Amino acid sequence: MATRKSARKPNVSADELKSYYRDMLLIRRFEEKAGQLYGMGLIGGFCHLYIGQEAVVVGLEASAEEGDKRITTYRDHGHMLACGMDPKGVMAELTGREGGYSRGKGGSMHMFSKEKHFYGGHGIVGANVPLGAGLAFADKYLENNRVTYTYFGDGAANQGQVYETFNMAALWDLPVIFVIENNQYAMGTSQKRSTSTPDIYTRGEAFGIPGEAVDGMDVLAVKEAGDKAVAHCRSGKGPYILEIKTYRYRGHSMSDPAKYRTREEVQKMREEKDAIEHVRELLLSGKHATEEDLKAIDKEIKAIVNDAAEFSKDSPEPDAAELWTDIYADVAPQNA
Ligand SMILES: Cc1ncc(C[n+]2csc(CCOP(=O)(O)OP(=O)(O)O)c2C)c(N)n1
Ligand SMILES: [Mg+2]
Repeated sequence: MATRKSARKPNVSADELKSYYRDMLLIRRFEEKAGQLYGMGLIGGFCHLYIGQEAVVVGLEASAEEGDKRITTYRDHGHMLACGMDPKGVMAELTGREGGYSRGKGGSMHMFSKEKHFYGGHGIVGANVPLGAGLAFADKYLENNRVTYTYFGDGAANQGQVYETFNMAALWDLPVIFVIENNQYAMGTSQKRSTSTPDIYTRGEAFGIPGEAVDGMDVLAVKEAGDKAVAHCRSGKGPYILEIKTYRYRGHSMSDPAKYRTREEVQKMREEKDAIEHVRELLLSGKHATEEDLKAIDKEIKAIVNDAAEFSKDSPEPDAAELWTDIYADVAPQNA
């Protein structure tokens, strides 16, 4: 592993740094396990892994307060784990079991937690952006001083509804952070081929929304930017845009021909920019942790992920009667 010299000194405590390491590692190992279960046929349908992007959500969650909300796209497992949802419930939803967050009926892209203020999990590109502004509208109306983190991708950023949302969010000074996770690709289309202006964060200018670009492979930079954005929103100044430059190591979803980028490109990012390795180096070089401390964290994470995988296999499939719950229509089951 090539060493990366951090441009910044950690401005957080050793315990915080360790918790970022732990939380990013949990996401990475969870996603690796999900990939394995998919390969074994235990997970079906769509499944989009977050490997490589861990620092984005962990850095931003570190800037959130109890009661703040989050809403994201289909690449959502990391967001759920980072806001404290139970890995067992997430994994069991992936395997379509009763113990899953949507009782096995939602799968990878459709999970929610009222308790953790996690509003999904959305499969339609761009569609969660107006919903995020809606959540922020409710908070503003209720005057509860909460902020909503609305995550979407570089591809989604080219959708018309994003700009309708920017307009209204700015007009009404809504407390929403628009988080653009720019991983440089929208399925197999690179940003260079799809996007007229590469600095997406500047697109708020037309609406009077401030924004900035952030190194998404540096969890400390993300946390710092998150703190600034949250302070802006909480003080009543309206929305803020964070364009977080990141990279996904795996394919778009579990089926991806991977012809749109070279192996060398992916390898280079992994070797030179990996966010988990970065924090590992900071912990060791700053003598905030020993190799043994980190091994103990690795072991703890491995056990959590293995337990989640076991639970996701042992939990029963939902009863057929579940088909008639959580639906809008009030109809009785039909006898065949
Ligand atoms: C409205 C709509 N159009 C197309 C799709 C198919 N689709 C799914 S993901 C995706 C790419 C989105 O890329 P990006 O916003 O960069 O997010 P990323 O997958 O990189 O996280 C597309 C086109 C969709 N789900 N919804
Ligand atoms: Mg993308």
